[in-house]
Amino acid sequence: MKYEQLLELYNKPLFELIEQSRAVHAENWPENEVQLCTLLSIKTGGCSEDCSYCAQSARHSAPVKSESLMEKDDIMERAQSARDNGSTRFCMGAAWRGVRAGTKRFDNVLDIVSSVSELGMEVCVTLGELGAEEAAALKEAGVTAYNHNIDTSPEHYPEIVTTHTFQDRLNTIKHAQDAGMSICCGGILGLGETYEDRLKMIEVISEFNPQPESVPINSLMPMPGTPLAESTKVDIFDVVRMIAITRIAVPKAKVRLSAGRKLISEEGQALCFFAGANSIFYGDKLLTAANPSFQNDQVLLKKLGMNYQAPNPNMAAPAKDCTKEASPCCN
Ligand code: SAM
Ligand code: DTB
Ligand code: SF4
Repeated sequence: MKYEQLLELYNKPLFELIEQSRAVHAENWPENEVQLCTLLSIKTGGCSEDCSYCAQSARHSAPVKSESLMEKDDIMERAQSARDNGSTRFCMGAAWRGVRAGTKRFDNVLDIVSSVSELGMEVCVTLGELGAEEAAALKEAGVTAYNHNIDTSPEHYPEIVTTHTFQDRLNTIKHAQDAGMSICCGGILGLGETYEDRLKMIEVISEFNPQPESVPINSLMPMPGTPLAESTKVDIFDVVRMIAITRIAVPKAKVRLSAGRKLISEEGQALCFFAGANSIFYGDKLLTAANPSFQNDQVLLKKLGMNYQAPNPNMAAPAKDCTKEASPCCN
């Protein structure tokens, strides 16, 4: 969806916007379900990159210890308990700039993915930059979806990250798509961006061909020791508005209400679900930041009468729309 159309949506009164997003949601997701996803940081801290929101960058002074890749047995235990707790997607994150084929650590990751993929959940990984070879190997090992966020608009990106470029992110997304993985691509609200930046971010995401299978909308968790530690909280109505716009712009995607739920009231979260969010990270820790507890989420979803989505580990990646040109920025 182009910027002008997104701007038109943005300028609507909130309830009118939500009426429209509800209609799109009901047409594409009639089941009143929410997907539960569990995140695990399999390699924490010590990252070479300077993403100014991130507690895992070695360039900031966040109190996060740098650890090596977790042992496979420990990861399997966490994956099994995520499945036992009702999660249908297991998402493993690593604080790396990227991975390279032929390295020991990449071989270890492939081995981990292939074992986790036998548990019957969707397997998502977020490992940073990928080339074509790495993407093909991950797909072959059993990855369902690759998470790689663009985080903000192309214009605002250099204010937030200087050690890699927006184009680097697009190249990785293209490699993952070409390898046949689904794409999970979203961003963060609260990085000092304008509403124009937010709409430009959604423009890029919605113009991917194929569109992403999931779009995480994170609200900044201000992490001590990072350059954005003192940022002000994102207004809940801005979050709701962006969820509604994302639902309309990427109708078939799971719109994941991601980081920041710990800072949002139950009423605020309910409004996000009403506006079109249908997936959450479930469990009291994200990668390093806090998240609501299992118990609180179970109570909230019960109060809202929402059902849990079934796993779909063999889901095919969204098909390319051949009537539409690929996004110019990803060719
Ligand atoms: N290193 C890989 C990368 O950058 O793609 C994977 C891990 S990285 C932590 C995954 C995503 O988490 C980031 O792209 C960003 O969108 C999100 N994230 C990281 N720190 C955050 C924070 N403090 N608040 C909200 N979202 C955050
Ligand atoms: C995404 O968009 N959000 C998740 C997941 N993809 C990997 C990560 C949120 C991280 C929040 C900050 C932290 O836990 O350190
Ligand atoms: Fe590293 Fe990813 Fe954090 Fe950036 S967001 S510092 S690449 S772990």
